[in-house]
Amino acid sequence: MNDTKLISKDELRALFSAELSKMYQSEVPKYSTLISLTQKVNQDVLSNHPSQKEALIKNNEFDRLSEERHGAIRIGSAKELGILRRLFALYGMYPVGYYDLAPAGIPVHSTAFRPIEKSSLEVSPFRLFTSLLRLELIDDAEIKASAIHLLNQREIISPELYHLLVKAENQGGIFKSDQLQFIALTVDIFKWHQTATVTETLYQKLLTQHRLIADVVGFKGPHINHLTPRTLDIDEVQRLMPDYQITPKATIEGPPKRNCPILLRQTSFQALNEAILFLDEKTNNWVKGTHTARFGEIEARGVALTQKGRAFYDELIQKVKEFFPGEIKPHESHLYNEKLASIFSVFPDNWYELMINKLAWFNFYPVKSEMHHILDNTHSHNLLTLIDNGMIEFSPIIYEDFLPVSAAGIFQSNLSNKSTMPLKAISARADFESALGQNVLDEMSLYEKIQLDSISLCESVLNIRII
Ligand code: OOG
Ligand code: NI
Repeated sequence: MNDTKLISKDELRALFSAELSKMYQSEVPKYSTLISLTQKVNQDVLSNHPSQKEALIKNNEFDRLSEERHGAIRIGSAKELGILRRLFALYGMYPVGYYDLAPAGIPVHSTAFRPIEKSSLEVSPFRLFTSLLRLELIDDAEIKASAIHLLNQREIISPELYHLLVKAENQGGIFKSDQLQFIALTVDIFKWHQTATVTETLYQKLLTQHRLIADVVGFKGPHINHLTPRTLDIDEVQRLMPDYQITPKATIEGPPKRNCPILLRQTSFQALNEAILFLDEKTNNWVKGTHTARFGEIEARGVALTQKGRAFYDELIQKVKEFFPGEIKPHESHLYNEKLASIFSVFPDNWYELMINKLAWFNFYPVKSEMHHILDNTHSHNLLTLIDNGMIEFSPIIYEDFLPVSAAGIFQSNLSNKSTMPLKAISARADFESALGQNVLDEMSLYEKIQLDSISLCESVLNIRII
């Protein structure tokens, strides 16, 4: 085939996400089980709650739901981050947000590569949480030098893929004739390597610095460490996990269960202990070892909060952490959930209140009605009055990003107890952005734009000015 038509980035991303999921299902069968469980629970919710199904359809979320997932990778150098940024741009995935994990004792900083347009999110909202190791935080000079040396030598992108990438950048996208090879080569970057690139001795040294350092530096490439399907009832999936021989972490990260879900709730199962091989430096033979990095996670997404809503959320979650500063044990989960619910009871839990208090972002749309002609277009109309008069309806804009406190909880639950190192780190956003080759996008501006665009659409359909 020599098809020189360009494939749309949205279509390409949907295919990439599906192929990655296929690969991870074959690599980690428990992820497959988690998908089946999530689909079963989602089906039950949809058939038992027809109104929820209607709301999803109305909000253009229904079609994307079964294909919705995020993944996470960890990389080792500025060079790797820069090249992945160029690659993901071809999939319509752009870096949104800066997440500093150092305050939680984890030596990485991160961004999320994701689509940003409303229409693209509706096709495939696939996101990759991408963490860059902060080697400057390793204090052992010898280990730091070995890690830098190994990472400098590593090429995570094959020459074939690099060739396609440059070609695509020059021609403004991927030709249909190149799409399968392009996706296959991209998926290849994130596959699991059973053989470590370091000796067991060095692996152990890296491990003593921090588990994540061994996970990034010890292998040929940035294996995907989890993929996360979206569920409509995370409490139910959490409850059913043991029936499927999956042990979940003790608590669900994020806000409590609510009538009007906000932001993001996540839970995961513990990373697997997997067999790997090290090269023995003396005998030059392969020796058996194990590595713990890959896990499973599920999530439930709710409305995106405004700066004001988010500040309120952060204040409340901080209060919860003051009561439960450390890791929560399974027998404490009940107490934790009660405390979480009671602390969050002050956060309004109906859409109208969230909207009028400007705590969350919404899509506004005109109600189909013969009454439109009664609207006088010689003066501006107040949005709330139009809503109260039934001319305009609204629905939540879904949160597409991540939460640093939750991410830290997910990292830690998968890294054993010795998973934090006291970091005197100052936030290094400028370093991150210089490695990335651009500034990260501000998620609040993206949500605000979606909301404002929806109001503009109301104005043109109703032929009025709205203030
Ligand atoms: C990333 C952990 C964070 C999330 O969903 O918050 C994350 C990692 O373990 O590399 O994926
Ligand atoms: Ni995740």
